[in-house]
Order: sequence, then structure tokens, then C-alpha cells
Amino acid sequence: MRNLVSLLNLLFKQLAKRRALVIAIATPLLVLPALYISSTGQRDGKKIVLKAADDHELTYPTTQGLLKMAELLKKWTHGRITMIVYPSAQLGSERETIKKTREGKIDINRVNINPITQIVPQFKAFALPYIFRSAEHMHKVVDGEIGKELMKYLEKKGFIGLGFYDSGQRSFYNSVRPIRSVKDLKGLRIRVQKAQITIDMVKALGAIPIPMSFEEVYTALRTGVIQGAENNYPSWVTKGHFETAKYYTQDEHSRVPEIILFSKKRWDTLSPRDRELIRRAAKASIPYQRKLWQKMVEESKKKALATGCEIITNIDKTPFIKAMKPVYKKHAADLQDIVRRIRAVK
Ligand code: GTR
Repeated sequence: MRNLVSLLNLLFKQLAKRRALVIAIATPLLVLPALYISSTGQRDGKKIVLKAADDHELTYPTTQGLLKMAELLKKWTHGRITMIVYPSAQLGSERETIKKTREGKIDINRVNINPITQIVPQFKAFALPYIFRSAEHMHKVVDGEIGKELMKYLEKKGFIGLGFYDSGQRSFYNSVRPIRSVKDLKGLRIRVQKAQITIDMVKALGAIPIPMSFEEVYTALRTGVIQGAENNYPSWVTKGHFETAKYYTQDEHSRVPEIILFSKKRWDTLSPRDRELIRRAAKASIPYQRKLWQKMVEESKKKALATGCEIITNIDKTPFIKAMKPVYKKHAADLQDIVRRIRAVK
């Protein structure tokens, strides 16, 4: 018995020593890179100017998110890394900027996932109608393992994914009549993003999908080329679509997020230290953007109501969900596993 006690004592002492040793070795290993990154060493090195694109104006939460990134990079590097944000589609429509980002002509690009599904079909999992139960569910999925997995597919296509911003839910709005059921959509000319999944979704509901760029929607609504579109509250209002399309129905058919892309071509020229800084800045901008988002949704609704718009919230979504079956059949056939995993996220 005594032997056993002394054996155990010895064992504990050894373990304690080892732990001290592990801590002594690991602490500087963990702390030093962090100190290094935040130290004045960031001043030195190549000056870098990054060009960033967004199709919303400066006050919109996504553009504000990019500006937060720019501010952090400037601060952390004492001005060595400058990120210039070009708002309001100054660098081109979403489709054009995606191409330019791939070519290395734009370094950072905040875009919606819908057009990305045309390049990386796996992202359709995030664009499927009614796939997410709530904002919390969506955050858990995109910020977790599934989000990381999908980001990997981007690399082969020339992009580095830095994180997801909020875009709320997309719903229908139009200038003709309040949509209270699926049949009210019948025959309406509805603008959609240039993505097959959104085209098929609108078709499945009996409306006529008209793919066009975001920048063309305002005039197309005014001239009657289209009678409606689908988007979140802030886009409906900030882009002035609500001036003509006065009926907004909260059918919430998708909760497709926004993504911050970095050009792989440019990424490959950066030092590991700068890549890490950029990743961190993007990550830090996400909670900031999401907070602004909440505020903007409320403000947009208020503004629209104050100008005489009608917001229809009390609809039965079940027929909308049922009508989306062909969309799942066509677009989610190869994504069954991921769809199952998304649904299983609690
Ligand atoms: C918005 C999104 C834009 C653009 C737009 C659209 O919600 O933030 O980047 O994708 O939708 O419908 O084209």
C-alpha cells in the first residue's frame, strides 16, 4: 500500500513538472505571434493598397462592414495596409465585379451568395428557399463547419472566402397588387438576380422571372418593364424600389447571406502575416455588420410605411413552401447530405 502511495506521489510530481514545462514552452509560442501581429513591426514592410467593391451605398450595413475592416487594417498596420472601399457599384455590377475579383483587378468584393451559386453550385445549399429556420440557425451554419467546408470550394474558382454578412430574408414586392397567396404572383414580371436557382424559384410560384442587374431595377420598375422584384427590406428602400413597388409581402422565401470575397490571385502575393491580418479584420467586421443590419431593417420598414407602402405580414407560408418542391428537386438533388446536415443544426 505504502509503495502504491509513493508511486502515485511520484507520478503526480512528474505530471506537475511536465505541465509546467508545457506551459513554459507553449505560452511564448501562443503569445508571441499575437504580440508580433499587434506590434509596431506592422509598420515595416511593403505598403499595400486594397481595392474593395460593394454595390450598396456608403451607409448600407455591408459597405459599413467593409469600412470597419479598412479602419482596423489601417490601425493595426499604422497605415501600411490601406483598403479603399468603392460603394454603389462604382466598380461594376455584381456579376462584373465577381469576374474582376477573379482576375485580380478587384481585391475584396462583398457580394450576395445567389450569383455565387453559378460558380460554386454547393453554395445553392444556402440559397435554397426556406432552408434556414431563423437568423440564429443561419449564423450557426454559415459560421460553423458547413460554412468553412463551402469556402474551400471557392479557392479552386479564384476566391478566398473571408466571412458571411447578414442579408435578412428576401421577399416579394410589386407595384400591381398585394400578394397574399401564391396565386397572386401569377403572371407578374418579377426581376431576379442572375442565378438559375432564383429564376426557377420564381417560375415555380407562377410568376415570370426577369434576370437583370441590381442597378437596372429602379428604372425597370418605373418604366413597367418589370412589375416587381424580391429582396430584403433595406434593399427595397435604399434603392428606391419602394417608390413604385408599394406592396411588400413578407413571404421570406430565402435567407441567403452575403459573402466577403478576396481575390486569390492577389492573396497569393501577400505574406502569411498580412493574410492573417486581413482574415482577422474581416472576422471582426462581421458582428459589427450584423448589428447594423438589425437596425437598418427596422428603419427601412418605418420609412416605407411612412410613405404609404403596404407591408403584408400575415400570410400562410405553407403553400409557398410546397410550391418550392421542384426547386429542391432540380437544385438540391446533389446536395442532399448537406441539406440534411443544415437542417440538423439546432
Ligand atoms: C441585395 C444584395 C446585393 C445584390 C442585390 C440584388 O440583397 O445585398 O449585393 O445581390 O440584393 O438583388 O441584386
